[in-house]
Amino acid sequence: MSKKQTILGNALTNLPWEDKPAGYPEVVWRYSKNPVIDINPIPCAQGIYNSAMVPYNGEFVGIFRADYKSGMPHLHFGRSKDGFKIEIEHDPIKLITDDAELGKFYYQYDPRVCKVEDTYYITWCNGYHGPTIGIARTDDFKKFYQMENAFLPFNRNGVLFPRKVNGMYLMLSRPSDDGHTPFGDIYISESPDMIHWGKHRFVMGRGGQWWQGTKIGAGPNPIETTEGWLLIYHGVLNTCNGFVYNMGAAILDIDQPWKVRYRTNRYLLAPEMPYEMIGKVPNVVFPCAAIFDAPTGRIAIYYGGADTYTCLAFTQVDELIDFIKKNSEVF
Ligand code: BMA
Repeated sequence: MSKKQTILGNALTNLPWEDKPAGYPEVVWRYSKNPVIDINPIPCAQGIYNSAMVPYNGEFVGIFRADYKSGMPHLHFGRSKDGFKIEIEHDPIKLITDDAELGKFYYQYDPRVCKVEDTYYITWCNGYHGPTIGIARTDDFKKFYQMENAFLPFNRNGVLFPRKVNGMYLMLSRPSDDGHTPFGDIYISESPDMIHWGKHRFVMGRGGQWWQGTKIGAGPNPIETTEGWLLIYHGVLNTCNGFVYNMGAAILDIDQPWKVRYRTNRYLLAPEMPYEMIGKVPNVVFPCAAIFDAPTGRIAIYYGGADTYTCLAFTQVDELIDFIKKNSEVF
C-alpha cells in the first residue's frame, strides 16, 4: 500500500461532487449530468467553455470565456450557489485601467482565476498584437483592475501558483505562434510584483507519447500536495484529421517547480462523450480550473468540451497521485 497523499489547503464542504460510478476503471470520472453550461447559454454567446470557477463567500464565482456570435471571445462573470448550476452575466467584464495602451486588447480567452494571499488574480490569453498573457486583480469580483500583460506575444495558458515560492510569484506559460499553435512547451517565470516577469525556465515539453506529442499547456492552477505541486494539463495529439486535446497530470517539485518529478505517460481523460467530440471544435477536453476539499482529497475539475460546453469531472487526490507515479515518465 502506498502512503496516502493529501492536499495542503482549505476545507470546502460544499465542493460540487459525485462519487465514482461503481467499477469505473479510470482515475478521473465525468459528472453524470454534463455539460454544466450548454450551447447558446446567453444571448450574445454561442458557447461558454475553457473557464474557471473558485469558491467565494460560501458559494462559487467564475470568469468565463464567452464566444460571441461574431466569433470573438470575451470574459464574462458568473456565479453559482452549488458549483453545478451557473448563471452568467449577459455583459462582458469591464476591466479598469487608466492606461489607454493596456485597454487596447482585441480578444480575451481561456481565463484562470487564482487566489494568492488575499487577492484574486485572473490570467487569460489577451489579444495584444497577437496572443499574450493578460492579468487582472480583484478583491470583490465587482471591480476588476487590469495589470500589465505578463509577456510578449505570442503566449498562452498563463497559470499562476496559489502562493509565492521562495518569495516570488510564479506563473507557468506556453510560448508559441500567432496561429493555431502548432507547437508548445511549458515554461515557468517568476515575479516580485505580478508586473515584471523573468528568470524564465523550461518545465516540460511536448513529445514522447502521441497524446501529448504536439503541444502541452498548463490547465488549472497547481494544487499543493504532500508529494509536490499537482499540475493538471492538456496534451495534444495531431491526427490526419486535426488536433485532439487530452488531459494529463504531473507532479512538480515543491520548492523548485521547474523540476518535474512525475508526469503521466497516458492521458487521464480524452474526448469520448458527444459534448467533447462534437461541437465548434471537435475532440477537445480543456481543463482550466480545479477546486478541492483538502481534508477529503476530493477535486472537481472544470473543463471545456469541444470549444462549446463547460463540463465537470472529478478525481481523488491520493488515487490520482498513485496513478501519476505508476504511469510516469520524465523526459
Ligand atoms: C487552443 C485554444 C483553446 C482551444 C483549443 C482547441 O489553441 O484556442 O482555447 O480550446 O485551441 O480549439
